[in-house]
Amino acid sequence: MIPKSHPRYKSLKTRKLLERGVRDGITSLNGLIAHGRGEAFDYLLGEKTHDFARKAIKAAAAMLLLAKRPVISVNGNTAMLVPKELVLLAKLLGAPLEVNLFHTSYERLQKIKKHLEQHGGKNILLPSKRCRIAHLDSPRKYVNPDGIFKADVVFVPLEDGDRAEALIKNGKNVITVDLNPLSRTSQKATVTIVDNIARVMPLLITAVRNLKNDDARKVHAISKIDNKKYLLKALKEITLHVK
Ligand code: PTJ
Repeated sequence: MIPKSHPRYKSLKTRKLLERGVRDGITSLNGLIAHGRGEAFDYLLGEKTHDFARKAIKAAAAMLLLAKRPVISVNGNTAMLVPKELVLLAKLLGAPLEVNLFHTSYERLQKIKKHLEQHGGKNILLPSKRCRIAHLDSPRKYVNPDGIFKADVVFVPLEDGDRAEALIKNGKNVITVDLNPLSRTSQKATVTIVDNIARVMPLLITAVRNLKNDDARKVHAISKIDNKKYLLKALKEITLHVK
């Protein structure tokens, strides 16, 4: 039991959540390593949402709303960290949730699907061995024919670089959430939100709600997308913490 007075209460609770994810067969062991890397960057960013992330969130909301076939990709970390929020975002956008794993297995795919359903998710898509995207050799090349395969915009938080690049080469716009502004995913994505997924999801949901019925603001937000600028600002923020 972690005492609420502990200065790192939130962070320790999150670690416990992912520990449970591993025990329940949802998060991969590699997911813990990925989380540790994320935590280090979050620490350097002062564990708060910066202006560059808010701008990227607005752009991401507009892009998802203007997409013809948006899809939300879920892995073993995001399934544990933000299941309710992913389900709500999917509902607001009328977009499917598709489980797509790096360290994949039939059991993990099924467990994550069930976990999302327990949080209200409906018609969760899984990859099919008969459908693949080009330019990728890892198991993540397998996708659902009615989901990522046909998508024009894919939301892929906490992604590995290879797939982000492959999705772009397959003609899709890619929105990611990654605390590391130097990761290949961050560099390759169309829009990178450099912030913690736990802070991003509620803000993204609010942005989608705010922009939903305002076409002019959606188009304006898209016209302002400058991913390189978001990343440079994030890097600058990190170096500001070095005294
Ligand atoms: O469940 P699977 O098998 O699909 O595997 C998922 C992971 C995340 C393990 C897999 O995609 C992977 O290995 O990813 P990477 O290449 O380690 O990249 C994950 C990125 O997410 C890193 O750049 C981390 O800094 C970042 N990250 C980790 N935790 C968070 C985060 N970004 C935002 N919020 C976080 N909480």
